[in-house]
Amino acid sequence: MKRAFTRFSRRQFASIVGWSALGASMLPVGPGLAQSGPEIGLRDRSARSGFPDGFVWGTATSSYQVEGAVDKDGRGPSIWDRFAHTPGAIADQSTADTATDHYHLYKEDVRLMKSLGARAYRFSIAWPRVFPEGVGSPNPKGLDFYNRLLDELSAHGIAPYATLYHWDLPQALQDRFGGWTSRDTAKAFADYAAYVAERLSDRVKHFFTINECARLVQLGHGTGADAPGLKLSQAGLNQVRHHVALGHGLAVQAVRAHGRAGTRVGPAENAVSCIPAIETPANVRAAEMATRELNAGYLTVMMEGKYTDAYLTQAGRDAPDHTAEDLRVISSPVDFVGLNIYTPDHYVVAADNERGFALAPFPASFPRMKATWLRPGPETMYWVPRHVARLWNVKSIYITENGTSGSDQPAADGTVYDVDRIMFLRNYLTQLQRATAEGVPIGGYFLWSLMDNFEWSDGFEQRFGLYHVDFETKRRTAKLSASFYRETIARNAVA
Ligand code: PNW
Repeated sequence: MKRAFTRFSRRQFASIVGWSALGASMLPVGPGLAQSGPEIGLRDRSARSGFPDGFVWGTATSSYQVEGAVDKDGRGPSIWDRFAHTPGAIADQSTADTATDHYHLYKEDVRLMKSLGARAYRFSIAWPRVFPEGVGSPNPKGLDFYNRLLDELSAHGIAPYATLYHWDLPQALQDRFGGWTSRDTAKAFADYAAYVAERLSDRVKHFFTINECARLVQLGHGTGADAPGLKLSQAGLNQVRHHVALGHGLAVQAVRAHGRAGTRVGPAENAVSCIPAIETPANVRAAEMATRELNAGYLTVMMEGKYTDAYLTQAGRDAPDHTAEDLRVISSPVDFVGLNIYTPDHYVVAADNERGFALAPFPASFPRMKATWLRPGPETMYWVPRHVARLWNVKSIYITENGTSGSDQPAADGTVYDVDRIMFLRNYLTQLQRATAEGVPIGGYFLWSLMDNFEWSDGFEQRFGLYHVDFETKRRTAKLSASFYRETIARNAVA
């Protein structure tokens, strides 16, 4: 064990706690502050805060949020290009036409990853680069960008983890089939997944199917806050949810059929997170039941191959049309479950009702990060993977996203002292460490995000990066949190 014990002299200790001006005689010397110095602090910290050997540390981005170059080398338009160019859709009227220009600056970005000591990178492939029309003729120049990126990652010893769909649907499929309102889109997704797996699985060993089904369903087709900006009826929304789940299952099968032996595939879900309000066995059980019910149209159907009774009863006549074969496809066995973990959605208590649980309302005083939806709840990082592992006997989990936005203003010396992000990460990683120490099978963690990027309908107003991006010049500058993450990776322990 690395011995990181630091013994403070009395004067150092006094100056650290701000007492030096009081004079030594006024120091409250008691049993805890013996002359020899208390053995507090760092001695056993690495033992308590360490992660398993081989734990995968990485960062994450997605294609539309970073690439830019939306009309380069034959890329077709996506529903997000159309949406971002719709007046009023994006908070700051921005688009991701150039974003961070990662398409051209990817070599620099791989160097940034390398400088963190990260050994993995989660990125997404833009479907409309590969198939500009969604189906039909592939565009080899589009795929070539990912070939260049993969070669650069490989040259720097960084393992690629590729997401097949992070919301940038080819606009042609929206126009032709109505996008995810049609099962034809799920089938087109499988064909695209097969094509990519065939060509990239020599280097990509881990594929994620769809990023956060819930957000693309609810915000894209329910509230209309995300592309394609639809506001469907409950029945329509339930049908979209079914098609998205079907697309996931078909893509799992396509990657299996067309990837090299050993290619691994699974979802990247932002599960509705259910936290026991107080850690008692009854509340823990209630939080597990809530996790299963509140993710019925997503992880639960993927893992169990059926919609729960409560889901179908609640949907009533609005339940999605589906076949037994659909359910079999949706629940095709996966190799791992990816989890994007941000915020506690519900604090749960056991209840003597039909469901067996009750959801506590959030008090107005609950804290929030800069993004108002992001209530900090570090224990989410412990409970969600634990629930998923226990409910469905999942043997391999990746944390596919975690992070926060911040105001991130450079100080007079030019440094972004994002101590709010560091506070957030330290607390979440401490809970992640608890999970791994207790045997929850988590193999890696991808911090969202490598760099500031286009935050969907919030435009460039929410910065999630470890690297600050000047969106005018595209210049990247490390924030203080980049040093925190580098230190954590180097120690394989929470810094
Ligand atoms: C994720 N919530 O979105 C997405 O996968 C990323 O593309 C995005 O940039 C990142 O998280 C930060 O927002 C989420 O309301 C959006 O709980 C909203 C929620 C969670 C994730």
